[in-house]
Amino acid sequence: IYGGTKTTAGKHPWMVSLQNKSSGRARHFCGGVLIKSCWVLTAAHCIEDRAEDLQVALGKQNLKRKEQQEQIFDVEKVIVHHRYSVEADVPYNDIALIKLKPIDGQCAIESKYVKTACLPDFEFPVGTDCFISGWGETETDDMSLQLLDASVKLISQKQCSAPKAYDQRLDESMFCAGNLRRGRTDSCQGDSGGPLTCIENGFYYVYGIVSWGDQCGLKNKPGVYTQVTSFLRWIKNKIQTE
Ligand code: 4AZ
Repeated sequence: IYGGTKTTAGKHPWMVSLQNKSSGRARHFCGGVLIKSCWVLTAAHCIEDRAEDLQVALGKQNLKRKEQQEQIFDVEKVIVHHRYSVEADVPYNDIALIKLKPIDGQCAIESKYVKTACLPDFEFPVGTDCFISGWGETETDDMSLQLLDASVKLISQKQCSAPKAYDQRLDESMFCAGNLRRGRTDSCQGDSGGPLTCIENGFYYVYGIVSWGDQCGLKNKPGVYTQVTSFLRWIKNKIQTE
């Protein structure tokens, strides 16, 4: 996260760390978001073919510590969207579901530090202030050990498709958020797959998934997010049939 600040424990209890455990000890490589006790939403480009050595960490704040509140799961199944594709470096339909492997018949146990985020069945207006969070690259480090968050504004498709922004490379499966004039707060490498959440009536909705962008924190190059509302039926259908 660029322009972020350290979060307080339990502020984003749906925040997930996807970790590679083949390298001996766990290595964070992407974010995710808990939407049901056994289900995590993430970006397809995070997990193209790494289901085996994948582990999912819930309730994390500091990646280097073994924390009281953490819950770690293996993965039962990965479902990548059937229309996920990368064309000219742009990921389309960049969404995937991860089914956690239950421990003693249980997946995530709800606590102050582990909760699900809501799925939105409505649109938030352009200009809404939303949150991004993650352990990804910052202005000074290639990773943050502490979970960071930042606020970004939803940007219209028209503005973000302008020649000086992403010049027609966006489709309806994505939207932009950030600050066109100043750059500054943005998601970056390692934040991918994590949530962009917006608040309505005190509930946090996962409105976007960190997907791509032209570098990080650049003027006129805001972060691009998977539009979760475009995939509601796909998500509900996949969860139901499993
Ligand atoms: C990446 O490489 C990446 N500034 C993620 C988000 C953004 C750029 C790059 C958005 O995973």
